[in-house]
Amino acid sequence: MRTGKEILVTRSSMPPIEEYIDMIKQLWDSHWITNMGTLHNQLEKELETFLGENYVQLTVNGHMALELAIQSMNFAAGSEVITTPFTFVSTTYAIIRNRLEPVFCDIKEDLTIDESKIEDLITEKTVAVVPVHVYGNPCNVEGIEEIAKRHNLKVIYDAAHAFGECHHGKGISAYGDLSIFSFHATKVYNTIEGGAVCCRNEEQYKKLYNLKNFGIQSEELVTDVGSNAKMNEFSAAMGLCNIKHFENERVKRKGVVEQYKELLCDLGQITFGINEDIEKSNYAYFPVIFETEELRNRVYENLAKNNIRARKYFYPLTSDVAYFGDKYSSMDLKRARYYSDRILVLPLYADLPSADVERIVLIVKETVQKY
Ligand code: T4K
Repeated sequence: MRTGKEILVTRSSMPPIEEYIDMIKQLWDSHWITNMGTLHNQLEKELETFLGENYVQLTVNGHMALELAIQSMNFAAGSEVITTPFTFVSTTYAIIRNRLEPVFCDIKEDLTIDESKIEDLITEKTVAVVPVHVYGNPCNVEGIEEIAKRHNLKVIYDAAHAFGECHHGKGISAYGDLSIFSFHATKVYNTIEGGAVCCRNEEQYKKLYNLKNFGIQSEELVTDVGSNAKMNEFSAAMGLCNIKHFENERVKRKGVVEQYKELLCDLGQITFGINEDIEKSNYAYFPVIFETEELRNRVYENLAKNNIRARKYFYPLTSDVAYFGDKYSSMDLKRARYYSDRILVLPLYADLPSADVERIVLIVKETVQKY
């Protein structure tokens, strides 16, 4: 029997309803509700200011941001892309849906791609690296850049989890040839569904604009096989409201994370999966690594019995999902498999009450101590 009120792994941040209604009222006057409307364009400008980016191309979701970012590079079909399997399936699928071959690289203790293993995976077919700032843990961006330069590879960061973070004196999206964010409802900053590609120059921005709008340049000129990946006005309105509350959300999440850390720090058999050295974190996730897979699963089940929905992000590895069968099973992904078997993401959102954190921690502690 499940007990207690339900606590989900996260809960969308939403602005006061009056703010949203105020923002969308104008849409009833204009009747312009998608296809690069006023709010879409305003949000692009506001995010460029917020992120310190020259060009932000908004998209319908983070997946399409990544898929189109890769497409914009015009890689030949069948080329190889080195990437991490410790991520959401979107990262891997964005590569495959571009008719490219993912080559999986193992990860480090901080759960990001192990840059020291990238060079061994490079072949004459390799064209790019797609690393992920997983849970907002920054990759070794300098190390990756150096390898990419040496081998003439493009770097496209999946920064889906890392909105609003700073690393080594720059915004996280300043790294790589392109970086993408997800603004999904489950993210620290959401536009209901949404995403963005952070571009380095106007040429990239225009190319992505074209790709997200069917490749249409003008009424009679179509120059690319694009997609429909435009952000609509209701999403842009949510984004314009939520950006005003982002710093406050960050502070509240920080409080929750600190409470978890304080209550769990003396418990053996677990470590935290978050990088403690992030210059400016967004406190997107609170992943915990257990000593064994069995213990992780017990904690997951005991929480579920109490109506608390922790999640095994990211199990299985994307290289091991059923669709691939055992295609990648012989790849050397020891560390990625180790962490994927032991990871559990605990509930985290800005308004998670302190009493709920205490209850979650109590169940984790009891399970670990009985093990
Ligand atoms: N790259 C990476 C590394 C990613 O992690 C993701 C997405 C992407 C790319 C692609 O970005 P998007 O195309 O999604 O923008 C969730 C999210 O749907 C997905 O965005 C996210 N990563 C992934 C890690 O998690 P699910 O299937 O686990 O979500 P779901 O529906 O189980 O929701 C989790 C919890 O969130 C719910 O229990 C309650 C809360 N929630 C959910 C929704 C839908 C809300 O509070 N409000 C909501 O509207 O995938």
